[in-house]
Amino acid sequence: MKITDAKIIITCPGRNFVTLKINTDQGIFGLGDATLNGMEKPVASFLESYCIPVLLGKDPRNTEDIWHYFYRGVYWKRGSVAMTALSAIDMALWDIKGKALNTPLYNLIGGKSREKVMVYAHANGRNLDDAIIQAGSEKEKGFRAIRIQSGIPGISDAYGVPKEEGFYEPAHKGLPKEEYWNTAKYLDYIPRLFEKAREAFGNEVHLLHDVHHRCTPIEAARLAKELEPFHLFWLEDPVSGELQEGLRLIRKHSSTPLAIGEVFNSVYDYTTLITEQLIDYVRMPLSHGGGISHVKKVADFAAIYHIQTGFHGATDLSPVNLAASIHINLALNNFGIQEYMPHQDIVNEVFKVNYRFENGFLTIDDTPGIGVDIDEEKAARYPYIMASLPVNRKEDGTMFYW
Ligand code: KDG
Ligand code: MG
Repeated sequence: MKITDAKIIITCPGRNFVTLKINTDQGIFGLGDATLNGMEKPVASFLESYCIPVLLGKDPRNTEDIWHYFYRGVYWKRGSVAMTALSAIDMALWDIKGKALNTPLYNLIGGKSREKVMVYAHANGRNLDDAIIQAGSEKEKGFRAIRIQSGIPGISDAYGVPKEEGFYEPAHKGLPKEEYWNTAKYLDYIPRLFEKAREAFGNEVHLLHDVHHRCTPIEAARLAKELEPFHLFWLEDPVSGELQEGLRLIRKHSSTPLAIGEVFNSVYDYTTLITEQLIDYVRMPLSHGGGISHVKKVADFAAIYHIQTGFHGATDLSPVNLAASIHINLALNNFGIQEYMPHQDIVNEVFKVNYRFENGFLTIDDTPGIGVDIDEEKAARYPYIMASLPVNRKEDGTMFYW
């Protein structure tokens, strides 16, 4: 079997998605998600100008060798743009492998360890009371786990919390918007939010919260400690993960479970975190973390240290990534939870999906490969619109972390 050609499909049904389509001499094609929010064009350009010409003529079944070609083989390795491109290649090759062998992806990576995948919803409130209302409405939809975020009095833009009702979309049209942040106000507010949430919902639902890397290790330790009585399922990205050792400080002070990794792109971002058991959940997604070949290895490595998975699954990752994530979640023994924000209906006009939400869980059918298709004619009706994630400053203007 040989790769004969490949192309990039960029579409914007409400938001931008980049899809890699790899064709073979046997009429089988594979799809991979190459979307990197706000940096869609650099990934597409890297795929077009370097990766696709290199792929032509290769046997698509050699997923392991092709992965290492683009990781070990290249001189300039890693980074979000290159790893998103490699993720899309790997995903598309596994899609081809499944189709060629006439079996769904989960059968190629261990078969089913479960029939359905527990997911968590998003509740974003303008303030504490609104956040509780939003969480209640997610609970009504059947979700058993809910991530709660809230606007903070005195902070004009709380990242990811829309000012109006509507879809979660942290990217804004055009160049990056500058947002301002005050950690002291945030740290005072959040424990009250979760106190209220437990009053409202008892222990019936799992509660999660995302710090979006906004704390120093000692601030995060205080937050994790103050949240202990409310038994969170996890506290996500409490600090920037660049300094893995920073997590030791949080761990020393609190038993609140920790999840990290949505901006990671290699196992080498995780080695200290995993081997020292400094976290409880790995979040690096298939579409940014090297695809199925690499994320499966990270998950297996984590399993040895009693660490589970909770893969990133915001709406800026395409339905191809979500479907592939469901496959790996079905297969892994150490699956924990999957993030799930439903895509807008218009997205599901372009992508034909094979998964279904019911009662707090996602299931997927047994279509060979990943099982998602793209309608290229419909995709072409929604041309790319530039959008960027915001940058973050402290109130005095100092540039601050993601
Ligand atoms: O593009 C950025 C989003 O994917 C991110 O804001 C979502 O933090 C996020 C999450 O946990 O889903
Ligand atoms: Mg996050």
